Amino acid sequence: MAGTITEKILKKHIAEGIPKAGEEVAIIIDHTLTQDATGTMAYLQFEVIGINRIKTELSVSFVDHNTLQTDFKNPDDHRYLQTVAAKYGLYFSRPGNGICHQVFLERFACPGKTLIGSDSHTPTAGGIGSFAIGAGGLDVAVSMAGETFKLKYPKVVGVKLSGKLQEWVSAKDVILEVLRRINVNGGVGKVLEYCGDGVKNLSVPDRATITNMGTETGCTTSIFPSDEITREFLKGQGRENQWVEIIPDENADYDEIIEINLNEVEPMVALPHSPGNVKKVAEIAGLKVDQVSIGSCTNSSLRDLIIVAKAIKGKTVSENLHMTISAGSRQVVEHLIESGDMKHLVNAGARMLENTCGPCIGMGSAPCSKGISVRTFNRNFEGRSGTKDAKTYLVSPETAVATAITGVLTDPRTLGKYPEFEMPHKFIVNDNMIIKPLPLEKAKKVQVQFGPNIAPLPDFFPLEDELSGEALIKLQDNITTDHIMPAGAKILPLRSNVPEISKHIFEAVDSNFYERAKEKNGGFIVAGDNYGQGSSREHAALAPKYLGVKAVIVKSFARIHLANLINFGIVPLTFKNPEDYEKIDVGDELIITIGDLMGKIILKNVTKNIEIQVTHALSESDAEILKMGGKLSWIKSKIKY
Ligand code: MIC
Ligand code: SF4
Repeated sequence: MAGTITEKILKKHIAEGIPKAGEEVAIIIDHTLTQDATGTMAYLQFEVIGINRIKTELSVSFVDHNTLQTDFKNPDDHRYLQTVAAKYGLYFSRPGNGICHQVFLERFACPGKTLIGSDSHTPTAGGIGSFAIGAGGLDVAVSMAGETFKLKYPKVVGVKLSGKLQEWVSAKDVILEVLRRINVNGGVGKVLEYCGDGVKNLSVPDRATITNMGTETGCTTSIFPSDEITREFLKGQGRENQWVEIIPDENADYDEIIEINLNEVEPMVALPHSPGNVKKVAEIAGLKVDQVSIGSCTNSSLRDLIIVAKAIKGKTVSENLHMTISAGSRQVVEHLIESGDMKHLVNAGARMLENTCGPCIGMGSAPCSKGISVRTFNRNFEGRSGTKDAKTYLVSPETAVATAITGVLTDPRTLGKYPEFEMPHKFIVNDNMIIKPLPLEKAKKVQVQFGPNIAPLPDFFPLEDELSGEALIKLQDNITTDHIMPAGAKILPLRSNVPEISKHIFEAVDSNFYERAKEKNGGFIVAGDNYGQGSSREHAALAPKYLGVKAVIVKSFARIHLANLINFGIVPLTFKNPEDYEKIDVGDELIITIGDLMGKIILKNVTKNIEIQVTHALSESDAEILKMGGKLSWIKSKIKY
């Protein structure tokens, strides 16, 4: 059978299981990454596992999310992360060095390696040919302890690219086109593998924009071949020795094919409040805009900011709006300074922010009330910007800069002559903000430093055979983890404090949930399709667990959230007949007999006196983990110290 890239990489990493779509396989993890908002929890869990050094080839801890330091909490967490990295043998990318995915791509990612990261956009490294998967922090902790990572062997979709992008059209428009076609759940259970002649016309950062935002399709990951273009990129980063060629066999056997002719792609935009709500910019051009934000792990590479700088050179940001720019890394900033492009951005009146996630996660720069924000980011969920009634539109850097100049949503092709620019062949490499792992003897002496906001992990107990309680909440389709556990400047600093962060659960959709869950001593969550899409934050499972939620009953789950529920001992059930969703109302008393989870599961709606058929897709090891009360108890019972 002719091999895809996915097959080739997984074949070398499978430790257990059969490589057949839908079957569970355990893969060896070479690299891991964490960021600060999920990292604190991941390392608290790693410390509970109790080994004295990471067992992966390479693990990197980044600080890029919680950088607004309005009090002691975030800086205390940064100090905790730095001391943990020193103690356990990790690289530490200091605050100010850049966004985890951009820096990882520049300085660490290698073709052919497996990577898991406690951030849903970890597939950014797929742009260089790494098999990179987003996961919950506990899964990353377990991988650092040397355990394999389990996943359902994916179907492989060949996204066949032909032709070349037109001027003013870029990689973001390609991924928006993919989202227009397959929407926010079209990638579930699949890898989007890019192939075809058009691939050679995309640079590594272009490819990384596409694999980054592939996450929004719900896919397991996205990946590009590792070819001569990859080699050139690695050479430019002084890492040519890490290049290996990974290309699909001719006539590789894809489960599905999506064909995209790059010549025909137009500037695209995702409308509020879903990255899958895509139209052509030309269809809604003229919309009055209050804010333009350029950056995020999707569009903050040197190429993206050079095009913005060249397009805005000599002009001023429209009076209608304000414009923020966050570069992806210090390397990008150093180049912008050296080439003089930084001057054009500053001259034009752009507000230059830190090289962090910033506005993407509501860490400052929220739009005004009912504001229209045009962003080069990857998510436009309701309230995510920090302003509940703001509306976010997702676009390419070209469309964003055109909009910043005119003050209304603008098709960049109307700007006229496309700026000329050349990318450097050698990047400015300066790793002085990356602290290297300490040798074991020195590491042993490091004292991990905790701030007062870091709370110990709650205890998790084995599951009983029968679960009972009330349906506490009933939700629609496509509920995101931002709905379940909001982010933003006020709540993010509580990521290392489960009791405190739990007070904010479902805040945006049901302001009484916390009190109700407390009063009822836990219960059940009921929802529609694609429950838990978006961020990998395990707090969206940890907080419900802490409040006594025993099971979540939905029409279907998003991948990472499903894994997080299992990891924290919440039973993830699906309706056998989706229409039975109508048979449970908030306040109904439910009894669910789960037994050992491998037999028939009976859900009794006591209030309505009916039985509802529910099922799950749990493997035997998932069931074992759940019955033990979660993955932490399971790993502790398994590891040989
Ligand atoms: C996001 O983009 O939503 C985040 C913030 O990067 C999350 C991680 C988190 O919630 O900390 C993600 O994408 O996984
Ligand atoms: Fe940061 Fe936004 Fe990327 Fe998440 S999507 S890692 S918040 S830049």
